Formats: sequence, C-alpha cells, structure tokens
Amino acid sequence: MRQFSMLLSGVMCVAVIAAGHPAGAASGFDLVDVDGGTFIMGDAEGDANEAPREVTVPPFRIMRTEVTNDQFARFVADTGHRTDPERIRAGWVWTNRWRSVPGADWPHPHGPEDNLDGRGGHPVVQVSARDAAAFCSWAGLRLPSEAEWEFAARGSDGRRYPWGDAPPEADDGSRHANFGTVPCCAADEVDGYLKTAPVGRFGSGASPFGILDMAGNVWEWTADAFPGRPGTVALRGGGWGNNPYCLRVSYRHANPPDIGLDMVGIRCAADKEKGRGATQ
Ligand SMILES: [Ca+2]
Ligand SMILES: [Ca+2]
Repeated sequence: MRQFSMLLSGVMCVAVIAAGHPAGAASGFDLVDVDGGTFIMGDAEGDANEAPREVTVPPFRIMRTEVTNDQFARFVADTGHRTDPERIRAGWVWTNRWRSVPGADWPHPHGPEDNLDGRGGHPVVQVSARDAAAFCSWAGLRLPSEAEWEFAARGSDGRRYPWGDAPPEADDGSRHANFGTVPCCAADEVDGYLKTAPVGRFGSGASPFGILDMAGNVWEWTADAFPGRPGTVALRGGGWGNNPYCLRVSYRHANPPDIGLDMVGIRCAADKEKGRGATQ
C-alpha cells in the first residue's frame, strides 16, 4: 500500500464458454478478432518506459468494451467471489488525488454512500488485478498482455490514440473519449460524463479494430508485471480523471495487484482458438 501511494501521489495523469464452466456464465461477451502482427510498441516522445521496440503478437481476441457492472454482478452471483476492496473494506477514490476510502467497493464505487443505480452498463471499478483475473477466468478468458492491449488499441500504423493522432477533444468541441480536464488531473463532464460513462458510448474513439474505450473511461488491468517495479502490474488506457497525455495508446502505469480504484476496470482477452463461438 505504501508503494501504491508513492506511485500515484506523483502521477501527472492522474462468450466463450470453456468446458467445465457453469452454463451461461460466460455467454454474451462481444469479442473482437484481432489478427496478429508486428508493430512498433511505444512512443519516442513519451516516457522513458515507452522506448519504441518492435513487437510481434499472434492472433488473439479481446472484448469490444470494458466489463460492465451488470456483467460483474453475474460473476459474483455465480461464484460468490469477494473482491479485494470488499475483503480489506476500502478502495481508492480519485478526488484530484487518491484517497483510501472505507466502504468503497464495486457496488459502492466512489464511497459507501454511492450505489450502482442506473449504472449497470457502466464499467465495473474497484476491482483489483486479482479480481480482474478471476472474472476473466470465470468467463473462459484471460487478461491481455501489454503488447496485445497496445496492438488492439493502435494497430500497426503508429497512431498516438485509438482513433488516430488527433487530440481527444475535437475542434468542434466533441470528444473521442471520456476523460478529465485537459490540464492535469480533475474529472470533467464536458464530454457528458463526470466520472464513468456507459461502455461503448464514444464510437468516434474506436480503435482500428472497432474496439471501444481503449482510451479513457476506466484504466484496464493487463496480465503483465511492470518492468522495473517489482510487485506491480501494468495498466493501460487512462480514465475519466486523466488528461490526454495518459490516454495515449503507449502510456504505461503500474499498481499493486491487490487494490481497487474507482478509475480502474477490466477488459478480457483470449487466445484466438479459444475464443471461437463468442462473437455476437
Ligand atoms: Ca469526463
Ligand atoms: Ca478504458
């Protein structure tokens, strides 16, 4: 936890049914086929940990949208899973800085007085990396690697954001993503949403593969440890409280795997072969 505080206190930004799974447990997920390819991962103009390097990813599948509260509720009802924030009775809440708030958990994302009324289609938050991995496993899926995530977000043409190189706020005032203020790092509802938005709401922000909210709305856990920061896991994509710098497809962040935050959610992936039969 101390490490987490250190990491975030200075941040400038701030169905596939696998054999043996309960019937219906993983049905209804929209997975996008992504042909593998070779691309330049990273950004020469980004942080030091974004040094460009050539990476090849094999074909895989990935959820078109972030996992919703309704989907996570099905998982909990089916398995009785208890999340890490529920276990430790606290979750991290963003109010222009990170605070550990007692009683913040996935049914109460922003604090104990909060609830999910009207937010069944919003992304689940207050889930740790372990909770995210458990959800994906229940769904017969897995978390994406960082390389898979970045390739799904940008393809191979070197674009800065999922939709291209244009900044998230268009000249006409419309936005390609749900994010925060352009100067770091407050929530902002110019895009229509102060905090989370229903998944898939920003169609103009689709990646080359038609995958939605890869930039913004909520950060997404990956399967990978963060190089050079032992005990942490890499997250991608930026969220509702971040500025455009953190929405770049190459931006990387690291958190401990056992904490939940109200700006971090889940997107599952699958090996190509294992994903067959899941497309809606
Ligand atoms: Ca917003
Ligand atoms: Ca996202």
